[in-house]
Amino acid sequence: MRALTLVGITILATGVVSAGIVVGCENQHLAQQQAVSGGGGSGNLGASASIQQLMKERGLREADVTAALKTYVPTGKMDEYYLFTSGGQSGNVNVIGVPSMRILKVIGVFSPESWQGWGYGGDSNKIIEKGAQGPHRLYWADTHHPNLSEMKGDYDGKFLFINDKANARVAVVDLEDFSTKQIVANPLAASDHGGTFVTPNTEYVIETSQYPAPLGREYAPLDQYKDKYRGVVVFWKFDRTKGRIDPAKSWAIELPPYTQDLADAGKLDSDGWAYINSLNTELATGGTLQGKPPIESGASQNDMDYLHVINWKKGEELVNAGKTKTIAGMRVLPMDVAGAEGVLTLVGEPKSPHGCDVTPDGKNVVVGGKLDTHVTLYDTAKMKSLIEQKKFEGKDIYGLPVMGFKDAVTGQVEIGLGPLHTVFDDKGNAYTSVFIESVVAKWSTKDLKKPVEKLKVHYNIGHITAAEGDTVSPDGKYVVAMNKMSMDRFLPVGPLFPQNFQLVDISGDKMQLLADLPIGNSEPHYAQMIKADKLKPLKVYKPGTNPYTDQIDPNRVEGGKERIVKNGNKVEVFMTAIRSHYVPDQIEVDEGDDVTLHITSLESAEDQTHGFTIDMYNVHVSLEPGKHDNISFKADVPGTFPFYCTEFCSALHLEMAGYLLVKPKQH
Ligand code: CUK
Ligand code: CUA
Repeated sequence: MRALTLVGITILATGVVSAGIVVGCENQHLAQQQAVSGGGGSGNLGASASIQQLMKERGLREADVTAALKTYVPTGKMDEYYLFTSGGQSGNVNVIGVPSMRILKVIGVFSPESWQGWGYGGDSNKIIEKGAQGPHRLYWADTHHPNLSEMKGDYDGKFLFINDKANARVAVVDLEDFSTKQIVANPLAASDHGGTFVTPNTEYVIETSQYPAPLGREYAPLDQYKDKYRGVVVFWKFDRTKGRIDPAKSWAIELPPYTQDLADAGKLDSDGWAYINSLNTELATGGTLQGKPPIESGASQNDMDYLHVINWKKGEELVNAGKTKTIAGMRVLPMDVAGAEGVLTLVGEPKSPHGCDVTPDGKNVVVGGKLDTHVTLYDTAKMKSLIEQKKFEGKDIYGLPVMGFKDAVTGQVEIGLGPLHTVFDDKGNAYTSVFIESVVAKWSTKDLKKPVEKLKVHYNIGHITAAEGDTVSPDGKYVVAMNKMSMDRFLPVGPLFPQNFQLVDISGDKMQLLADLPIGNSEPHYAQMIKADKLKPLKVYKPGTNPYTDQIDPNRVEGGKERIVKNGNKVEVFMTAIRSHYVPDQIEVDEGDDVTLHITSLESAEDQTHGFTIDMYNVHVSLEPGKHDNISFKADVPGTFPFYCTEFCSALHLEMAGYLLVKPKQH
């Protein structure tokens, strides 16, 4: 009987998973019925016969069936991990459950996200507006590297940080309510890339510039590139109790104008250090219209670029001792001071490096090479002692000390064509994404031999992420290949293809590809995967909470205290929302009035969300239970404007509405 039950489960799960992927959910019931009748009816023979039949009908191999079983999470059961991925050009963050690869949420970060009312007239606008660069309000971002907060080098499930490469900004997301709390604009850099990366106790969130420019974006002609253009690394001080970055306590180190790329913070033995790779040590600036080589070829002349090795603890001491100059309001440790004091030291790295990943034990930094077939491992302890003993091979053109390549490395591993990023498991294995070859290469950090296995992925893998992979204690189990291209993988949707995430089981001796998830809203770069039970998200807000300030809002409205207060041309409406009405539901103002609606949701039950929008005024907020929001607008168009609840909250949801009347001025 037991065997029979097992077989029954197998059929059931296979049917359901395959139905979910291709056929759609009506067939799920059919598959279940078949499974039940197969298992219960004609016994073992009948059951396996119907599996075989199903596999044959759907063209499934045995590996497909086990993959389906490994990823299927029945309704009501939870995933084991959260995957937080950058939303690339969408400017937001995607949250995905692993192993089911179900999309759980899109978190509005830099870009307005209308479902959450993020950036549509409520207090969330104030957070987005803080991310302005110069006079320009920014409504999009190119997000690359999400990083979870850590304690003692382990994800603690409290916060998520993410950078905007296009506009050099960093955002803080609170994982209590999965909502963005802060955006800080880098005043020095004109773009960023090596970030966000946290130090092991989240003392700092690191953000490194990408394309060099004069610090503070001053004008300087390109023929002054060598003298005036610079890179920079910012150490954003994170205040854990406030849950915010403190810009006043943040500082930066001036870097040479080598195009700094990726970065990582040291851990355990290498705590206190940070590593940044770079490209274009040739200082190429292009000039294609004048017949000069484009940056891509100009930047690929030298055999070596420079890994930047940074002693940030020492840097912090020098900053506190006032060795800085202030640029665009931020304390900056000058490059020559940093070089002379052992805060900034260089070491060669092979051609067009990409990827910069510290091993879980903190003993090595792994750097890939887009135009090299190796990954190089740098020994963090050796580099530390070379710097302490000032044993250098020479200097770069800016006088910065350069360590000998051979003195600094542990070794190299011949990986294949275009190794990029590397992640780790719990058994001393590393998994490197190999872009040109479209494979995940598994190799051992213990013997540094050739990869023991290569798994085909589809296609052109960029980043790769592993379960708890950037911590001091990775889990193994899963990696996700984040592939740039997906031609022939999914139903066609026109010339703009989705990206393709592929979940890989790494728990056995051989890697097994489990599932594909097309990402149809962005090109994610990096992602991090955290054990689900580390997060303790809120279910409802404390009554009157404004999530954008994390305070009980001073304008919170209690039931029975609703009112409209008119003062000259200022109108304040103190409003409540509860199933299924607003109080008040009739608001009359005069044309030209400045109107503020203070709305509190009086709901306290889970998942009882209301929304609020007014015709034509481009206003939309989401009102989760207990939440308070403040909406301000000028009633500049006279007329009659219904407002209503945008979330199907109850049987009388359609009746949850009211009117804004804007009385025309007497002319
Ligand atoms: S980068 Cu996109 S694949 Cu921004 Cu981390 Cu390498
Ligand atoms: Cu409230 Cu619909």
